Amino acid sequence: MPTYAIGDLQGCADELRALLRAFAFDARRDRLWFVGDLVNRGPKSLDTLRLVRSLGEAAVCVLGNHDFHLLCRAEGFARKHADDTLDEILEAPDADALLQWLRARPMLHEEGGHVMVHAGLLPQWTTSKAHALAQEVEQALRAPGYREFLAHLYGAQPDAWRDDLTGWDRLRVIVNAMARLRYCTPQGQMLLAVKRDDAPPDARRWFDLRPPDEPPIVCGHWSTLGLVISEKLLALDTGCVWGGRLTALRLEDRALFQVPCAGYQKPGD
Ligand SMILES: [Mn+2]
Repeated sequence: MPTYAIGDLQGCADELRALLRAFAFDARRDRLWFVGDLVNRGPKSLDTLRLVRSLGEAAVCVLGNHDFHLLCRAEGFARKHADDTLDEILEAPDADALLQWLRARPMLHEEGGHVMVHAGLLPQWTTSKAHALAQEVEQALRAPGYREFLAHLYGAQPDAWRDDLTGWDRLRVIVNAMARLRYCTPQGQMLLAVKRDDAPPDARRWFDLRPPDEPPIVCGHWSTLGLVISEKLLALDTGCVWGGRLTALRLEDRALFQVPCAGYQKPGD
C-alpha cells in the first residue's frame, strides 16, 4: 500500500488538492501521513481540517504545535496571535466535531519501519519509549478531564526529561518535545526559544542526538531546515505557507512530489 508522507499544511488546502493530483491520489489504494500543523497562518484552515478528516482511514495525522494552539484557543486557554487564522474554524457549525476529531489524533505514529512525529524526540528516548510516552498524552487528550490538561499545557518548564516526572509536568515535556523541539543540548535540555543563528555552543539539532539503530523519523515543523531525505531523517516542512512548496514523499521508494505555494505569510519560523 503506497504511503505518502506530507509536510506541514497550515491551512493550505488548495496546495494539498494540487499535491494529491500530482501523485494521482486514490483513497482505495494509497495512504497519507500528515506530519501535523494542519491549520493556522494559511488561508483555508477550515477547508484543510474538513478535507483531512474526510479522508477517514486513508489518512494518519500526528498533532503539531499549531493544532494544540487551536485546541487551546477553542477552550479559552490560549490568546489569539496576530497571525492566527483560526476564527473560521471556531465559528464553523461543525467546529465541535472537527475539534473532537483533532483531539483524538495521535502524537506519534509507527508503522512499516517508519516513525512519524511533528517536531522531534529527545535523545534519551528510544522509539518504543517515545511510543509509550506519546500514548500517555493521547490518553489525557481523550479523557473526560482533557480541558484541565489543555489548561496546564503551555510553558517551557521543565525543559528536560526525567523518568520520575509526574502529572502535567510530565505530559508538558512530552508535548514540547514531540510538537515543538528543534534544538537541545547533548544532555537533552530543550532549547525551545533558540532560533537559527542564536544557538548556544552546546545546542544540537535534536536528530543529531538520536540513539543508533532506531528507525527513520518522518517529521515537519522546521521550515528553515528545509527538505531532508536521509537514512534516518525525513524532514518534510518545505515552508508551504511561507511561499515555499508543499512536499509529499512516498515512503516505500522515497519518490518525491512537490507543488509550489502562493506564499501567504512572510518568511519566518
Ligand atoms: Mn510546527
